[in-house]
Amino acid sequence: MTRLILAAVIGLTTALPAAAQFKNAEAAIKYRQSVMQVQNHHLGRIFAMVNGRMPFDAKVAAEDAALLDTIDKLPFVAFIDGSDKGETNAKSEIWKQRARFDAAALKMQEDVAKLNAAAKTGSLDAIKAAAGAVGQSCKACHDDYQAK
Ligand code: ASC
Repeated sequence: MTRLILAAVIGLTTALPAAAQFKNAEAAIKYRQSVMQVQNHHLGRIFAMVNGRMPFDAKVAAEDAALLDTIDKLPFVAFIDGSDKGETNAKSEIWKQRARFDAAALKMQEDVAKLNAAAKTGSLDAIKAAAGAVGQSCKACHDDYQAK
């Protein structure tokens, strides 16, 4: 009997939608802002190396790119319904143009995957080109969907 209940509870929790992992809209907003901050840190370091503001270290760049290639999936589960209201710069267009927003997210993730591949080669020139593309895809989405 206990086992049956346990199985039912596990079944229920795994079937819950992604939104259920957030207590409320405020928690979802905080979560995505935290991920954005971490992404900014790691991409910022790659940009600093590419722009000569920091000495190039291929190992550090590869670690940053690999991290970005994982965490860039995280923010998007946190744009839950109702989280366009509150302490957020996310524009309501995100929820009105969800397919377009998702396509922009996918484009960024593809560009980050290319940056990760470039960083694995250790070539600063390859990293420079790939990081430029990532910067463009970040900016394009922020221009459309992030309030200034
Ligand atoms: C970052 C960051 C962005 C993008 C953008 C690229 O590190 O926080 O919003 O890169 O500046 O153009």
